[in-house]
Amino acid sequence: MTKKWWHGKVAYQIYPKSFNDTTGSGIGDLKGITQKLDYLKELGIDIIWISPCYCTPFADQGYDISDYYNIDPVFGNMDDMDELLAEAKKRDMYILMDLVVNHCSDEHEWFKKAMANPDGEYGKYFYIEEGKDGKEPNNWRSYFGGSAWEKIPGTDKYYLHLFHKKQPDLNWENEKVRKEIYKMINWWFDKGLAGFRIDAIINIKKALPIIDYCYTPDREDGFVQPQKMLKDAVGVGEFLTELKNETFAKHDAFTVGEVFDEREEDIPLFIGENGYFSSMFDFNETIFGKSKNGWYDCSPITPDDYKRCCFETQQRVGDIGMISTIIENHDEPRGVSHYIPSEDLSETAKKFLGTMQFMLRGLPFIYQGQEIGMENVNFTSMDQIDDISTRDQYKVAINAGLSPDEAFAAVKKYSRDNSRTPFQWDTSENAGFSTGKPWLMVSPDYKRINVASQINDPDSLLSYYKKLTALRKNPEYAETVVYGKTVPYLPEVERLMAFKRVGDNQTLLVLGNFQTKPQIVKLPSKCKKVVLNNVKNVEFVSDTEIKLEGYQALVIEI
Ligand code: TEU
Repeated sequence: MTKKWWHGKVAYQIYPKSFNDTTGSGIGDLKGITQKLDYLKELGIDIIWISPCYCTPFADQGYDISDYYNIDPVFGNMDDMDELLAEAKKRDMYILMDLVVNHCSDEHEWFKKAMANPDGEYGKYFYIEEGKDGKEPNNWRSYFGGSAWEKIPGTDKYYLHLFHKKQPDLNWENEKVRKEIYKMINWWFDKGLAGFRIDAIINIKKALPIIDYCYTPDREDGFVQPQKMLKDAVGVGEFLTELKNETFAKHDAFTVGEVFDEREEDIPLFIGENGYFSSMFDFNETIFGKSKNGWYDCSPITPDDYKRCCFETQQRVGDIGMISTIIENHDEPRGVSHYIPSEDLSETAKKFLGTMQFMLRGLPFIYQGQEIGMENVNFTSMDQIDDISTRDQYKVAINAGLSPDEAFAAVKKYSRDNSRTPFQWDTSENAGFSTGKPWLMVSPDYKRINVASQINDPDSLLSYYKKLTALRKNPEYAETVVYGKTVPYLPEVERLMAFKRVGDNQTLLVLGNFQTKPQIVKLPSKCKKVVLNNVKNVEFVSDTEIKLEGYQALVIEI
């Protein structure tokens, strides 16, 4: 693998609305991020991805952009952004913005002009089609429920929105649209951005011409989920190659794609030596057990499933490129609640999960709050939920025959709001996030889980995450931790997650006991040195046998 500037870095995702509010508005802001740069630097963060902070009516929390060239006033202004970029630079930190270009907001001027004259120039910026027999042009469903088509008032035409109706899809087939997007991206690079996280990018290529979908409808609404359509859309690679050549490649940028359902043979196209992106997220674990019917029908991921999913990705990606690892993000429940059985959840188990993520090959992304072990939220009613996707899933569950209580219990577990509640800084009111009324409830467990109570405690999860980031930068081990091959060790042993990282002149063995019961593990050879341990002791049974405590995670040199 050719070495790249970002390979050995650690990244952090900020959901700006919920990170740190300096104005008392109840919504986090850019100044709030700048204020916490030292905290992030201390944690060992190099790259910061900020979820969208452009102008937006917030139909989908900023993933609906009405002006790509400005900061939404709730987050501050462009001076705040420039200040953040400058302050990050001073600390050798890199800023990524979120690139949301499959769609824009229906309040973007392009769309307003398109609605004023659907047959005019701006109509061609979107997908606008005649209705069929007084109905939608075809049977595609939107990701957030209902038809993917919305009628344009006063006409028999419809526009396409694969996500919310306030997120009309941009027509990438139109060269003018593509040129506008590239211009905007380069404008941001000139401001000093290091790169982008690229939203929902696979959706930019539609299966054309737009015809009814031959698959059998998968819900009673008679529609077909958009993922099916995407499988038949050929040619996304041409758009992505052009996108890269016109923008990212000119700036030696770091880009990480939100890519779902890629075929194994396409991995080199995405993240190989000349891939469309620098990296892409490993979603293999996050999508495991998720039913196509809806969240009410998901099956929990067991420790052995988790291990298998991680190893599958490591194997599939191999030396092709560098994947990005996550345990959670703003669309997912909290990793510790998702992957650790609830009865086992402890500080040690949380450290265990962090160790696995950080020791697998890949660029680790910490999602805000992961480093202090924020858990899923004990929501008590649908009124506490803001997210549109959760609201849709609630309806789906009710339509499937669940009682309101059952439906709520089901969506509560997977709700995107689990990870979107305000960051827990301390034990003061609103967890120190804001002096005003937070836009989304603060999790009631903030007195137990917060930065202030962990920052000076050498045994805290936060301090442990500092060790994890430091290990990647420790000259003695960095080469192996970043580039070493991943070789599963005793993969058939249940509740043991173990693998080797094999470097040129060094082998590290990662051992994790994925249960509360102790377990004795045979080593392939003698332990030379204990590099990392999430509990106090290491109990050697013999020269080549270790007794692991419940959820003990060890990195040893062999
Ligand atoms: O997500 C794309 C995507 O596929 C998700 O909608 C996913 O299917 C869903 O969150 C599962 O609940 C991106 C963003 O990460 C997400 O926050 C946005 O809502 C979406 O794009 C639209 O921009």
